[in-house]
Amino acid sequence: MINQSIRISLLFVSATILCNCSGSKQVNKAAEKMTLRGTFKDDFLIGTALNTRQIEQKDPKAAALIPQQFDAATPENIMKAEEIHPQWGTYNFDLADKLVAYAAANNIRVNAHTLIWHSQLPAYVRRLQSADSVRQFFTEHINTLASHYDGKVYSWDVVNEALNEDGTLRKSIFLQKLGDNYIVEAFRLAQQAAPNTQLYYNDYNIEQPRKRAGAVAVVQKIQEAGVRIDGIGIQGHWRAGHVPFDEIEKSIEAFGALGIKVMFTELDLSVLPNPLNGNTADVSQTAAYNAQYNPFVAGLPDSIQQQLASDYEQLFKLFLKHKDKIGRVTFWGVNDGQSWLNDWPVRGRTNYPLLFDRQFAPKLAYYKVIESKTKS
Ligand code: 9MR
Repeated sequence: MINQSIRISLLFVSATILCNCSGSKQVNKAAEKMTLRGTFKDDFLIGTALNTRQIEQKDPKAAALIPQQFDAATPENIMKAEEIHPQWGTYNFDLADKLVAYAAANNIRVNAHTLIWHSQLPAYVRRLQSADSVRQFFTEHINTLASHYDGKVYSWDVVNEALNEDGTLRKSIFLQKLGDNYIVEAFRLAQQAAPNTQLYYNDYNIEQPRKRAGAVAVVQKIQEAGVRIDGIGIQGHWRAGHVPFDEIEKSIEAFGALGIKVMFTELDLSVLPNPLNGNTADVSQTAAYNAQYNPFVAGLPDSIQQQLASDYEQLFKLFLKHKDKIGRVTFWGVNDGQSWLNDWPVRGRTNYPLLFDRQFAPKLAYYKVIESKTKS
C-alpha cells in the first residue's frame, strides 16, 4: 500500500517535471493527484491496448504506469488468429496466458481480441478452398479459444469488422464460404464455449449512419436467433478537429436501445493529415511517405495540443452523460510513441494521438479528461 502510494506520487512528480504540455497552467491542481481508473471507477472501465513488451513488463515506466491508470486491457495483437493459432490445431497460449496472469495480479479486466476477423488470418486459412474446411477452422478456433479463456478474460470481441461502409456485410472468407449467418453462428459457438464471458461485436466507423444501421441489423439478427450478445464496440479511430460527436451520441443511443452495453474500444485521435480518401481504420489501405504528411516531427504545435485536449474532454463529457449505457473506454495504446498511427496509413510518421507522451508523461489531454469528471 505504502509502495503503491509512493509510486503514484513519484509518477506525478516525474509527470510534472516531464510534462511539456502547453496550456498546463490551466490544469486543475486536483487533477494531478488523480488516475484515469480511479476517476472513472463508478462510471466505466478505462482500458488500454497492450503490446508484447508491455505484457512482459519489459519497460519499467510502462510497467509502473499501466496498473495505476487502467483497469481494462486489450491485447493489441497477440490473440489474433495469426499469432495465437499459427498452424492448424496448434495454439500459442503462452503470451495470452501471461496477459491473464498480469491482469489478475493488477485487478485489470481483459477484453480478448479477436475471434473472427478477416484480417491477420494465418496463411493456411487464407488457402482454404472448401466451405467444410473453413467451417472446421471456424468452429475449432472459436471453441478452443473461447473455452480456454472462459472465466479468465472478462469479454471477447467475437466478430471484428464484418461490415462495409454502406452497412452491407464485408465479402470476407467467412461470408463467402459460410454464408450470411456466420456472425450469428460465431456468437452461438462462443456462447456455448464461454458461458461466463461477455460477448461483443466490434467495428470502426459504426457511428456513421449507414454503417450504424448495418451494425444494428447484425445485433438484432443475433438477438432474434435467441443467441447472446452483450455489447458492441465502437473502435473510435478519429481525427482531432473532426470528431463526429453528434453521430457518436446517436450511436450510443441506438445501440443502447438494443439492450446491450456500448464500448469505445480502440480510442485514439490522429493529429496528422490523412492522405486516404475518407476515414477508415482498414490496415490494408496505405499511402507512400511524403514529408508534407509528417509535419510535427519536432513537436506538436500548441494549437493542436489544445484541439486534442478539447476533443478528448468533449468526448468524455459525452461518455459521462451516457454512462448508464457505456461499459468501457479503451485507448489504443499507452503512449504516443507506441501507437499504430505512427505507421498507418503512412509508415514512419510522428503522431500524437493518446493521453501520454513518448516519455509516459501525461499531456494536456490527460488532465482535461480527468477534469471532464472532476469539474462537472
Ligand atoms: O494496432 C494494431 C497493429 O499493431 C497491427 O499491425 C494491426 C494489424 O494486426 O492491427 C492493429 O489493431 C487494429 C485492431 O486489431 C482492429 N481495429 C483496427 C486496429 C488498427 O488497425
